[in-house]
Amino acid sequence: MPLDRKPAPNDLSAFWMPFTANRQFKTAPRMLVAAQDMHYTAADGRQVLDGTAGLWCCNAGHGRPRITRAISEMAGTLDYAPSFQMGHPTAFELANRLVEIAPPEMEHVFYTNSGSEAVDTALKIALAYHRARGEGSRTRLIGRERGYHGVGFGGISVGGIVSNRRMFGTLLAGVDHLPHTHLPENRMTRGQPQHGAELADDLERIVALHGADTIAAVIVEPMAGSTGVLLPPKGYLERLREITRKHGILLIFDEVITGFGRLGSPFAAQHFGVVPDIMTCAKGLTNGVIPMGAVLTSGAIHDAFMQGPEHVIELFHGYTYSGNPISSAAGIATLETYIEDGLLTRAASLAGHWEKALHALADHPHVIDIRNMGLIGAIELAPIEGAPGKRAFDAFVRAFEAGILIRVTGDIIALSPPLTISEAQIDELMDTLGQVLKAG
Ligand code: PXG
Repeated sequence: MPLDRKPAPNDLSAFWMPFTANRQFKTAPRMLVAAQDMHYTAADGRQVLDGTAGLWCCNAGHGRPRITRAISEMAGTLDYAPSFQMGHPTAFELANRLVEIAPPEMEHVFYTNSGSEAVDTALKIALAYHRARGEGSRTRLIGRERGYHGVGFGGISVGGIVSNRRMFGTLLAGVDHLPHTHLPENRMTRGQPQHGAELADDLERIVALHGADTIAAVIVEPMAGSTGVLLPPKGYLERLREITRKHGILLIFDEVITGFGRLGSPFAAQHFGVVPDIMTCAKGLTNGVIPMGAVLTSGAIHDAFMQGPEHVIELFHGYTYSGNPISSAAGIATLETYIEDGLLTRAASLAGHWEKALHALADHPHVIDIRNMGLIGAIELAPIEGAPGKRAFDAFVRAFEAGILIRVTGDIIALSPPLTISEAQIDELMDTLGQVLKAG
């Protein structure tokens, strides 16, 4: 196209949208043009209540002045600085603050730009850790069915969502999967389900099959978000921790969704009282405002790399934007906002009201299950015969028209509002959703 010919701004064809039915979207686009506190503004000027914190990331709500100010100030002070063999103070400060709110065993922070990169980084650290300790035979990685760990090759290999895997070749070799924890007998449970701790014992079967000395790490979401809010049964994570420890296998918690207060504690590790060896996070790390992810590791893992001549790079891994100044400044401002507003624990005090309002939808048409924990909720609908996913997708479109933003995955509606939501807004969200479900 000649330079003097600008494309029409309303031409939607060039942007190949991620995880989107592009052709369908572009015939009836749903555009957001602004956001403040608990609301988006749609292109037609309507206010839309954010029931999902964007994509599980805007935990402090939208347009928080401290965060936007930190970004603009840093852009004017130090727009970019490399983190390879150079440093800048803000990245170190954020790492210290992250370690402060994490379980005490987590002592070090490796920066990435997203959850997917955090997952691939965590897997690489696990492999290299064993090798650095002279246990290079530990190369297998264990994920879980219905797990979501982003879209890098490592993440989709340990992930357990068939549509995210089947188009992309053979993936990583030497990966095995635990069964998911979603059992029909746990239907309509409030909070952590009773049945299924023994599903963790499947790890013993995998160990017996391959030999513990071939297994590097197990990665799980403490609570599986993307595949529809699958909660860990009581005792399950404890058991997984016990078995991994017994066999010298590292346990990685993917806390990209559960990090930063979603369950009522800073991280799920604290909520469940189970501490992994490595944790990933992203999303809420910067309130979703600017891309950033991180991997937190125990001192033992980090220290295993700190050997050999001091001038040699210990880990051949990193990104151009690892710990970049603007994201780091946003991260610090975000943590300050969370702490000032008590958001890292606010979900705990709202959880009771949330649970009650959510479960009040149990007798609505086509509802077959409701699950909740912290400020997360899921409503599973009976699929329309021959058209899986359609019932929930139609509800999503109707909900947007009715002024609430929800997320759907298959026929499951997932809710995860900003942690700033009021009780009245919880009621508004559930009342509107109730009307939407009744209309279906
Ligand atoms: N791990 C987990 C547990 C996640 O939930 C990622 C890794 C990947 O993060 P990035 O930043 O690379 O996208 C995620 C992302 C949804 C939804 O609607 C969930 C995610 C992303 C987009 C949509 O459930 N989770």
